[in-house]
Amino acid sequence: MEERIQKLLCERFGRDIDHCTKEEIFEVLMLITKEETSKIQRNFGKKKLYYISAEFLIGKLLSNNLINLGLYEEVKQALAVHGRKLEEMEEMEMEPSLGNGGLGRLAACFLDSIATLGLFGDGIGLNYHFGLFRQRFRDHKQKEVKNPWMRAENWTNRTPVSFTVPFKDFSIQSVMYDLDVPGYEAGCNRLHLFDADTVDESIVAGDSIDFDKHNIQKNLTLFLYPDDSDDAGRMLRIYQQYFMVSNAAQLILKECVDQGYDLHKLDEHVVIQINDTHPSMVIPELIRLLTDRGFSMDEAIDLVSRTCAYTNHTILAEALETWPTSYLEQVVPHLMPVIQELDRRVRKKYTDESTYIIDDKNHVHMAHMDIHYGFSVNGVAALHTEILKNTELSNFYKIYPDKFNNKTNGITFRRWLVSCNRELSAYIEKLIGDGFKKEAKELKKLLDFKDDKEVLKTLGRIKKKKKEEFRDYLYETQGVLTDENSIFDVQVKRLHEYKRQQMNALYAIYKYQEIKKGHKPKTPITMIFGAKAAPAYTTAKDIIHLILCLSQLIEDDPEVRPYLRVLMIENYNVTKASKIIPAADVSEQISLASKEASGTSNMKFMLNGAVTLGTEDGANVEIEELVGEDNIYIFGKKPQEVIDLYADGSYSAKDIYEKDELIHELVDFIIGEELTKIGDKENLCRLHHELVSKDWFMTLLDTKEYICMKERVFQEYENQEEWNKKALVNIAKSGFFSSDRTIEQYNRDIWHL
Ligand code: GL7
Repeated sequence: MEERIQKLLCERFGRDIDHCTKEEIFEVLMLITKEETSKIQRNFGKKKLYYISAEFLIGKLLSNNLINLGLYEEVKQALAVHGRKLEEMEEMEMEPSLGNGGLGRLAACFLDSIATLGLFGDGIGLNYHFGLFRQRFRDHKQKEVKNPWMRAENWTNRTPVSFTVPFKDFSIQSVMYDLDVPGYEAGCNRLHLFDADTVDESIVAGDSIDFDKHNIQKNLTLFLYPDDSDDAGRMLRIYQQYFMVSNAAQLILKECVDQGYDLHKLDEHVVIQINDTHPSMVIPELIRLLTDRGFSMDEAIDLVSRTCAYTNHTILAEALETWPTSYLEQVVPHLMPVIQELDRRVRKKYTDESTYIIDDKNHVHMAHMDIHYGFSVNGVAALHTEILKNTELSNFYKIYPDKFNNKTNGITFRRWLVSCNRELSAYIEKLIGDGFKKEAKELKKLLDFKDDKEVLKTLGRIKKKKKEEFRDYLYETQGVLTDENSIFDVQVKRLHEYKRQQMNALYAIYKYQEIKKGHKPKTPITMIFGAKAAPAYTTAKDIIHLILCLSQLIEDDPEVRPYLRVLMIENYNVTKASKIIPAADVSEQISLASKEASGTSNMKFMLNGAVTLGTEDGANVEIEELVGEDNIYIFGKKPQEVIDLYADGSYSAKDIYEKDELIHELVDFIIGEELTKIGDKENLCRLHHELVSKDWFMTLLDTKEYICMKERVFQEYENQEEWNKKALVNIAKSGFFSSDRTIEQYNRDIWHL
């Protein structure tokens, strides 16, 4: 390996390893990894899965691909001979910016597991040049800047595959870029990312995320989720979605024809997983393409319905996409006759208007199309699927009880343990062997060491080491110094009111005031946040402002600072997740019960020995079933209570605010002198008003119980042996959340590859 690295460095840069920069070495390692991947046997079969998704949050690839190829140690040693560290080269890699949150990261974990299980399946998405914005903090506020992550030398390869994608007034020629996805000690699949040569990065002004929304040829694949607060922005999203699925549909038919398959048996050779509603137009597009090839409408609809399966990732109404027919007419008029035909057939068969595809306001409901014309509908955690069946999609469940099924999310342990926490992984291997990397349930064997004091101590030492590493990382990247001897209490996820970062901020206010009164915690507490807010989501941005102001207030206060810190990680992404999750003691999963479909960071924290403080929501419910109530902290109103509160409209934040002295005080602190002299009064008042008069996600409902439970968590942390035992049980029981298990279930129940 050493020779090979040297040879390539000399060829490309004319220097040997001792004289090359980290960037140069990284580039050569990437090339070697790509070459090794290209040698692996491709997965193959007579039926193929196409996983279509607007997001693939794949994260950095070097170390993960080396691990999957079994080359990590070899490369590490080859570099070590020259006193160079693989970790330093990893830092040179740019994180691809192709996703937003859990939904995109899930798609990436799935690709890893599909390849690892030897299943024949590729991903299809878009090659966003600037992806999701990069977050900067200025004046205690979020500022969005563009995120140019692509380099001349990339993980992706340009292919000769190209399709013509027709829009109303013009068409765009696509280019397909491919990224190899090697499984763990197994075969290989691909992620196909479509792009267009006409796209022009120079139309984005400077560092900003502003560009001409009307120039589709030039802007089509610049950004993931471009601002949709105006018509042009919404239209651009339709252009993007159609571009993605038209390419997908054309690729699928081409691959079938190339294989010599009979398209009349499409469903025997192809299964399409529609990841949320962004790819839903693949249904009418495939029907259109088949009828163009002479298929009758009846047969085309029947075939496509037996080929497509839909995953629902949220019950938030705002996220269940609907598009006005007038928009679709302007972008893809050729799809409208098909969509109208699909709607006509639904109307003919069913009387329940709430299930129609086109409603009386002429909006097309993408999820309705998926449910009527797909053969499977799945939720992403047990509770979520039950809510879909009984509440959110109950009218559909009545019609199609057999289509509904649950597939509880999972994560790949190769990235979220083996790669991001090599120390813990190595120690587990020492205790129970390395079988857990392929058979995650083997982690259960750790329970044998539950009462082994040495083992518990070692777990504590590893956690401490990861905290030190995070301390150094945060200092290098943000100039903030943390105390590794404090409790790391972590909430990292997209910023949204339903996730209730604002409730966590109210706790910070509570604790600040307690310390001011002289009630100091035994062990200092470091509250760590990481979150991006959608650029047009005002309340979310105001919450970030509150957190950053609190952070400043405490930093400036020598009385409080030794006992409490509030830190916010700038530009939270996969790379930063892989540093903070192994260092966490407490995992904050405090969404309003019934609103978080699953959550997946909860699984990553558990796997790394953090203990969950959470509500009865999403996959928290399944975590609790596995670890038992002694090893998790659950608080707050139950899902059904919350659903009932929404149904009868009886929740009133104002009532709580007016009647409860403590809550009143905490909420008013937001507009008090301490914070308004640091922050922006307008933003803080707006947030205060939002909390007191609306509080749509019922923050104040659970705040007191949350504070009590969190106090208990910190108290129990003091008994380190007991705490480490909880950590051990969490790790041991996390095997269920391997995405290998999830994918096995998708394949067994839906894909049948
Ligand atoms: C999400 C859910 O909010 C999250 O709970 C879930 O874990 C994830 C993957 O299934 O999907 N839905 C969604 O729209 N985003 C999510 O992360 C962005």
